[in-house]
Amino acid sequence: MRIAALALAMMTGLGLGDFLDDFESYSPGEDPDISPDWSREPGGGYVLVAENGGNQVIEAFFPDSAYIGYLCDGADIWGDGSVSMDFSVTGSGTLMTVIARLQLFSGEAYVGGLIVWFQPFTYAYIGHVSMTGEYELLYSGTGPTMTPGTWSNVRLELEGENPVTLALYLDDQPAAQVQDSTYNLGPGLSGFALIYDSAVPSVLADNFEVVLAPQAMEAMTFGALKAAFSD
Ligand SMILES: [Ca+2]
Repeated sequence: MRIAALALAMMTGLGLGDFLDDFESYSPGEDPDISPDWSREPGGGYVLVAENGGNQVIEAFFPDSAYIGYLCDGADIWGDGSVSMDFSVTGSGTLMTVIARLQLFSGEAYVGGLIVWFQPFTYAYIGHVSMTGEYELLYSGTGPTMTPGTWSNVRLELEGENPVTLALYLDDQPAAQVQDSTYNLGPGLSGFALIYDSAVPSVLADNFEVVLAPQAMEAMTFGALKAAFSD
């Protein structure tokens, strides 16, 4: 029993790692959903890999939905670390977000990103999404200007539980930090989502990246080892 638990702890430790998808391994026109790394939320739109000046990106398509959501199975379940993505938006009334700590059973998650409300003006926000899909903003404030066709990097960092510290960085500049002790979501899946308000936007995205906090990996592995050896 102990040996099995130890083996599991070691495998879990080895399984933890950073994740990056720069979408270069796909053929243009493919949906990343074909890869085991990604799951597309049913009922929403989709993204397809596209050429963009010698670089492969993903392009959003909203055939009959104002929503697109993808979860990154390749990044697995994690708690402390950061999730980031590059976005390029043409069109007002567009929300782009990274998702973290999505709970498998309740569907709750933390989100962080930008709302282009009237291009080039944006709001930066950190929020919580309920199981019914309602957004509650934990922070919102003026974001950087985002002219059509330019790229912005959105990064959400998460640390701890009770409270959970959430920090938003835009192009590596600190944009917001909040502490949540209301929802206290533990480790979960990560991903990204796009939503638009009225006019269909043109959205490109690239470089979805998860970087785990090294101390979190040590803590989790050490905790698992302790659990393996305790009666
Ligand atoms: Ca790329």
